[in-house]
Amino acid sequence: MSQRVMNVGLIGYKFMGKAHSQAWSTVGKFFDLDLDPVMKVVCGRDAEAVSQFASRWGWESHETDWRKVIGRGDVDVVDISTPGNTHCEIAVAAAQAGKHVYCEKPLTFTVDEGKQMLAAVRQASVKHMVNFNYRLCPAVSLAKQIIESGGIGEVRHARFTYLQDWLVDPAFPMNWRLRKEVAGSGAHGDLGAHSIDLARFLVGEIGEVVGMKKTFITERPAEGVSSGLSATAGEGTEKVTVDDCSLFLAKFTDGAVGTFEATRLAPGRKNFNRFEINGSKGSLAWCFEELNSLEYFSTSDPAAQQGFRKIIATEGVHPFAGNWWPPGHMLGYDHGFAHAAYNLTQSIANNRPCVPDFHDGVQCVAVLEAVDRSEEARQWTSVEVVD
Ligand code: SOE
Repeated sequence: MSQRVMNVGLIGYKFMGKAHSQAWSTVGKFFDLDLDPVMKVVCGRDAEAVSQFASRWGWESHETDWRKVIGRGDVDVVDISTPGNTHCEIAVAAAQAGKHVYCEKPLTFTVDEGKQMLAAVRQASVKHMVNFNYRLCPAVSLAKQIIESGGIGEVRHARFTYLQDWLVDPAFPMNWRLRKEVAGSGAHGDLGAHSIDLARFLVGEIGEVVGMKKTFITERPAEGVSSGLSATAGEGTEKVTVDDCSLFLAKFTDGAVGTFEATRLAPGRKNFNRFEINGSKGSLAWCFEELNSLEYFSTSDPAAQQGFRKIIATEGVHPFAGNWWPPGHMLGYDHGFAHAAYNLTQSIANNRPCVPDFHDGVQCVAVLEAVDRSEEARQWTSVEVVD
């Protein structure tokens, strides 16, 4: 283990803060790292709660003002795990203070804000990474390898669905994910951003889109206390200001066509983040609800044996998998976050670009924004190409 350390300052300690804390505390135990991540400081607005969080999760100290984290000389990386409305301000300030910046998705709400973030990290020459954890599931990384090696030929169809059901009950109270000013959008940015990232990762750039969004449940019980994806009701009701679902068609710049559907109102679908990609020589399908396996059909198989094969991507030959448990001992949601922590640490240690970086984050926002514009214009709309 290297003696060089990388001090992390985490902003936010709820659902994503826990996922990131878990990753920072585990990554160095399973992966050989060229820098040792140190859980230096965690920040949250409630002093009592963040202090308890710090001792429970192993953070050395805590702060209640993110500016203090950024001002600290003993912080190398600022890890932003707060709701989207805070990302731009924190990321720009962190970069200007010379910190490397790691940020949750969606990177921000508008391409303009995203460009400000990108300009700040480029100007400061700091490393920058956006967290798209699903591309780091071993089975998804394997899909990428298969596509790149020509295993399904030329991609023609790309089908992405991201379905959840935690908002299906109209009695489910308001929380920040249902407020436009805090979350930016609903299923569109929360779930659609993941699908768009997977599409860009696996298939390529999206050139044009046409789509729509809809809110079925326009008013909900007011918020009492909420945490993660649960909430209790307070007094009265509140207007929902984001979409429940978004749907769009896409033309990829290399000729493939795609469909995208995101909703948090699909009863029975818990975290049904699925894709199916059909090429000229085969198909690939994956769903997070069975995240360890990848379905692969190849027209090169002998005719009598053709059919979808299910690859359990937990062997040493599979991306990331060999660092964890013996073959067949399944990985879960948290492992993707550890893989992101590994990638970020190694990029900083070896002065290599991070993947996915803020440019990927902004290009994803450009697709989300183009869908919004297409809905307003009721027509096919070009996706802005971000420099
Ligand atoms: C809630 O819909 C949520 O936690 C998203 O915010 C995450 O990005 C997604 O990975 C799981 O669902």
